[in-house]
Amino acid sequence: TVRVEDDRTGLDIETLKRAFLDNLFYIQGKFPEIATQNDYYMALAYTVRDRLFRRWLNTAETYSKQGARTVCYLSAEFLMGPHLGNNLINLGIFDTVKQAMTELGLDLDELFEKEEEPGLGNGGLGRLAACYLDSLASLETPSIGYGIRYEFGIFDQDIKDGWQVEVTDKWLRFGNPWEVARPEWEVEVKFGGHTQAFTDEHGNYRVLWVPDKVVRGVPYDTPISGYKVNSCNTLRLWAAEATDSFDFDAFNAGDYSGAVFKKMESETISKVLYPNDNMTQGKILRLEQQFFFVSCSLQDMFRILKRQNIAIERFHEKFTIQLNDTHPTIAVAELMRLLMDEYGMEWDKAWSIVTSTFAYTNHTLLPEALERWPISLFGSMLPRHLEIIYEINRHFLDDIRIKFPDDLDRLSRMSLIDESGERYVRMAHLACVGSHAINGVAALHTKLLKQDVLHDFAEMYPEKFVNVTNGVTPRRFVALSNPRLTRLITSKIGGNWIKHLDDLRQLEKYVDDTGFCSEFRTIKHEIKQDLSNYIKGLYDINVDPNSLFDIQSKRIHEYKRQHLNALHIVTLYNRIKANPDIDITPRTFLFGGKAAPGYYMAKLIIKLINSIADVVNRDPDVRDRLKVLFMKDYSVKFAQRVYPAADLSEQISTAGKEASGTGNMKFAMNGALTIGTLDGANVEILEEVGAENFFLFGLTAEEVSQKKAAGYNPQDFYSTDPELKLVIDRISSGFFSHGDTELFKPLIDDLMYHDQYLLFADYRSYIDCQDRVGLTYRDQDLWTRMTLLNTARTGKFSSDRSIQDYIDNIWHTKPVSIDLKE
Ligand code: 26W
Repeated sequence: TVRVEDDRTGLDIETLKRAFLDNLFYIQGKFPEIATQNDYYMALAYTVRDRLFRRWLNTAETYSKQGARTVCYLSAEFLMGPHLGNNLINLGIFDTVKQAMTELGLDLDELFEKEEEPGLGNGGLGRLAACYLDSLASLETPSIGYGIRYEFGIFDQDIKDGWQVEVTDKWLRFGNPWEVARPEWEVEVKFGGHTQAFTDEHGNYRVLWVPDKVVRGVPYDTPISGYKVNSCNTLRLWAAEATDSFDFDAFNAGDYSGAVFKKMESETISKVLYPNDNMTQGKILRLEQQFFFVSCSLQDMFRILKRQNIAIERFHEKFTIQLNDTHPTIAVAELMRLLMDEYGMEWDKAWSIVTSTFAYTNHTLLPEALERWPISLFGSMLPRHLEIIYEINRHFLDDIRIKFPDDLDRLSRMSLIDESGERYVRMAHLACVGSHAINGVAALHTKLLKQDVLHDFAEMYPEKFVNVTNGVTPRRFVALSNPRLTRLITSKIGGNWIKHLDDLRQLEKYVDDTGFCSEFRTIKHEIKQDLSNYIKGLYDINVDPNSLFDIQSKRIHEYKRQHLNALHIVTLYNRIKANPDIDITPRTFLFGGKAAPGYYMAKLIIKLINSIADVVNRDPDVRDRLKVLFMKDYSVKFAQRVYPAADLSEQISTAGKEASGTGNMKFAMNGALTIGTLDGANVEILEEVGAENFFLFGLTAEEVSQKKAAGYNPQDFYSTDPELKLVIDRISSGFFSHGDTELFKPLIDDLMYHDQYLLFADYRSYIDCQDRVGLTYRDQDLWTRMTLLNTARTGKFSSDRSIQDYIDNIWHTKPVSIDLKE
């Protein structure tokens, strides 16, 4: 039976308006006359959510009936960004809803502004997970995203006196219309205590884990719509709550406040996202978070198996689990424990299921990001898991001995336990041993993984290694964020490209079409004008949309070299000071990104950029030819304004350090040119767009290692490049710090005496390349041609392609199409 569309499902303007007013009345409890913008936003969010429910429930039911093979994407972070606009795009009702709102006297863009985005991630890794959920649903792939429902996501960033100040992110303050709590599917997670061996009724050796703490995990589900398909998957995030039994003991003992305190303590597990990107801290709470969401998710999978009547022995046929970096890697031991201790399976069988189930994605080569847990900490929190890891290690070391006899060094290098000093569990090693596939996130990154960080593992298990180059969703990052460009492209080649991004190649035939190129350029100018207006409103700074918009937005990190960009700004400034009439291309330098709160150098880089901005922006000699702005509180919402407005995308990491980068792809798709090193996915972007449409500079990864091996001395560059010397001396002299010569000393000294990330070695090449950028920009026809070719040739970087790679090479799932019948 096909139902007639009703007020909860209808997609025509009149129905949408009626449904919206109905939700305003019955959910927000407001008449239009007294409703706030937030009430309107909420009413619209519920109206859109209503339209997802039929899709969502039918999807779940279809998967369940078919027992479909399912991807479980385990990630400590999901940086989803605002849901409303994305769902409008995916449902194909953006224009209708905009019209409906207009007819009610409302502005859809203002309502978008009201959405508090769930900032449940730090940067690249979390945003990648979000793009992958979009593509999984769009490719009709059964999948569940599992993670943590942090009560506080990534902090809000304020800037005071040029310094970063962190403010707590109370994202749930006004309620979250996109989630549905499912308390009926809660699970219990054990911590601490000890283990007891015993013999069961069949005479088998078994182990009982007696915990000293039990915490409840409550799932909150968010629908994940696919683009123009009926599939609607689930993001399931776990919130920690105290168990009743847990309170009960203390309560009986008359210790009411003690009971309440313990309750609060349990709930801290999902309180806050750790704001470190690429840096481990070894905090107990962090390991608790990891185990908490992993155990909840695996127990949830067992519940699903049971409901679908699938035998435990077929776990790996029903589920394929992707580990998003090592953060969820404790899952390898937890699945072993569940299979053996809870379901009585013997070791070999359990191990074969485990290794058939897991696959591991590595996202970084930085040594300080590799997770290791001190044995003592690990053993007291997860005593049973430590036993299991020792046993996995025993089998593993035996395998190494067979393959590489008499190689003691290799054994200690590869062991799951680091015994070089204090003993640690090495999570990346556990992930490699427990998975059947290991992937890097760009071709160069995978190559370097095999060569360096995981070299021993690549020798041991060459068949496990694969590359899957990252991608980004063109729905959010082109169709939603850049409606003007979307309309122009669609008017020429139709709308299929939003699903099949390779179709953008058809734009190549317009490179010599002056009409099209001028439209392409006009659009960029209009978007830059919009951003200028927005910036004027926020910062009261005038930014000229005719200037070259040179943008670097990403987490602040020394390896990403925001300070190299700063050195370029000072170089241009010095040239102006030396010759005020010099002919230079006017530029606007925009920065965005957060620094980890405990990362002093990163925070000092923010201060440096703001200090340079203060001087450059007000110096009359500059005559507005240079503008520098650090845009505070960079977020997905803000990123969506930034990518479309960029002329130049700064991707200037030290070669070999940036695993992939994904912002680089978003900029290029929106017609920005890249200035970049041969690092991460830059290599592949250059390959796709052509070297003539890319500004390449700097040492290669190989040259970087060679330079370091040969004993790199940054002062060689300081003393031989007068322009570099002038820049450094100017900063050291206190010129940008009201005469204070101490302020930037730590940064300058680090560059002069260490310069781990080779800024000085790359300086000249960068500056010369920037000079070419400036000159090229003056030839607007050439520039437009280059940008058009960037957009046309970035089809490879759709996350649809990435997900298809995972499906073909790792997951081996089949699409399941959903129909909308009741
Ligand atoms: C445990 C501390 C910690 C926290 C986060 C260590 C490592 C991380 C992430 C893996 C850091 C991260 O986000 N890496 C980025 O992942 C992106 C998606 O693959 C890549 O595009 C970026 O190059 C990489 O820096």
